[in-house]
Amino acid sequence: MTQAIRLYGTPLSNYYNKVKIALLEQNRPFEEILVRPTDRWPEGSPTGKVPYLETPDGCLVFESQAIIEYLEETRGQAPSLYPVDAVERARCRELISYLELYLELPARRLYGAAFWGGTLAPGLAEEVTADVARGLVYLARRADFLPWLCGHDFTHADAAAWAHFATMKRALQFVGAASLLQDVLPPLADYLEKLLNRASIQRTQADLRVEFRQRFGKASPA
Ligand SMILES: N[C@@H](CCC(=O)N[C@@H](CS)C(=O)NCC(=O)O)C(=O)O
Repeated sequence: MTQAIRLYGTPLSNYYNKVKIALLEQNRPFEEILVRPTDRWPEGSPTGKVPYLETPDGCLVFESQAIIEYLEETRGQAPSLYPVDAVERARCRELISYLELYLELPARRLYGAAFWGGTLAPGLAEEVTADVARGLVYLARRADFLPWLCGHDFTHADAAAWAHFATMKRALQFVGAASLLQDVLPPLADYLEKLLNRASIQRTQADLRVEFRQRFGKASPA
């Protein structure tokens, strides 16, 4: 008998949560294996980062977007989280790139100080908020909030958006820029509220809060 898909990582990781939301939305059975990033190879991933996924045959897939593509290719009767139209599918992937390259990666420079007790280098908050503001403009040019980022149906772009914005919001709060997201992109406030109505996101947020409390002994701010 083949085993269930195994997802390795931690509910504190936004990239892990992007994949977990996709698995939940597709209603795929999966097992979660709690591992923290490690630079011991081959114990973890080639980059030391999470998430990674073990297929039912015991093969490993690394990098969240590669995992998403694997899930799509092996979905069988499960629903696709990409639009039907090829150009829209391309736009969906494009939006994920904007979220990750121009929003999450710049914001990540704050995470050491915001989440792990590091020091905030002088000028870093200003640099990051300027970069994130620019990234929001790129996203605004191509997302349509109808009500989802890429049309009328929930897609992988929305799974990535919740995972990344939830983490970014906490980091921006830490540097006193809590309102940046909705100041630059006003539809974001309602959109993020709407995302919270989905069972996949409610479960992912609840698991994040449980892990946060276990790890840090206090309630998560998001
Ligand atoms: N490009 C990677 C990014 C994954 C990533 O940055 N994971 C973070 C957790 S959210 C991590 O493992 N960080 C530990 C490290 O950088 O050593 C992906 O899409 O999977």
